[in-house]
Amino acid sequence: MKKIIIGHKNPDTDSIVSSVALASFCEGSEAVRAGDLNNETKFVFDKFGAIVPKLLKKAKGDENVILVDHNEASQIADGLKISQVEKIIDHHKIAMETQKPIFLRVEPIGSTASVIAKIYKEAGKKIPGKIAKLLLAGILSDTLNLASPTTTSEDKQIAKELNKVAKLDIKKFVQEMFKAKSSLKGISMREIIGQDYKEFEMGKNKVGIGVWETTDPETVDAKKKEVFDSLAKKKSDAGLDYIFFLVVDIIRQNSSMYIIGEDEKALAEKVFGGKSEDDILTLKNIVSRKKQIVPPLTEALTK
Ligand SMILES: [Mn+2]
Repeated sequence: MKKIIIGHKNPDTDSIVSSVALASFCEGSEAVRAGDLNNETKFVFDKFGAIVPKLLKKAKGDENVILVDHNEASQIADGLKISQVEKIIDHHKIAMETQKPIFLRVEPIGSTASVIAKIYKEAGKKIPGKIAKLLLAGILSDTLNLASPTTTSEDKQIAKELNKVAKLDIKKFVQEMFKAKSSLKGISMREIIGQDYKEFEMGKNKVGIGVWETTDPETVDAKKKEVFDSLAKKKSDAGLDYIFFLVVDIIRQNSSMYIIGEDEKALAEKVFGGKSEDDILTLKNIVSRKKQIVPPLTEALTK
């Protein structure tokens, strides 16, 4: 039977590099992806001349599946069933119920790429140069250059060790990568909310949260009317109880939360404090959906 390794829908750099690196570790497995690459991930694969995993177009339903960088049912590629999952390697909160025992490795660490690097190390297996570069990019992307509150001292140590093999000029590389991350090439304001979009079950509520990490938040702010329109459409199309969109300013380490309705406004102001202005709530020192946005919203909506 075929063994596939796959990251979440609307894949980001961490989820794609983790699938590739783990496939290189696990003989007889193939990395595939659940969606199109974003501009940052394209840049990374171009830069290192790495082969992009194939898009999983039609799952047969009999593959053995390893999930990387996600474990939430709503984030699994279409066509795959939870019963096919034999292993999960991740760094998000556990949100999945399985029908049978599976292998599970989840760590509170900055990236799934960090966990994969640990797997290589524990096995005493040498990391190939290209894989080291990809993993390092995954860590630097997910941790916003080791500055996000999700970053641990272990991530920093792993990044240092990986760079002994990867030999990147980190400062220069991060600059280029963040430029690619912020690039709106080929992305309309209608599509921007879906670039890094995830749905969550919070109590009885279905909540959609999109994130756009950028060095240039003004470019989005200038077109906020279109962003609000597309949020309203997404909310009704997906049958959501709440929808939020965060523009994360990577340089200043703040976020602007876009708020479309009275329900969202009341919830966001209660949970994060402050008053929204022109339907945008400024969140100081908040940059991480998984660590700073999802937990307090879940708590408020589960009570
Ligand atoms: Mn990740």
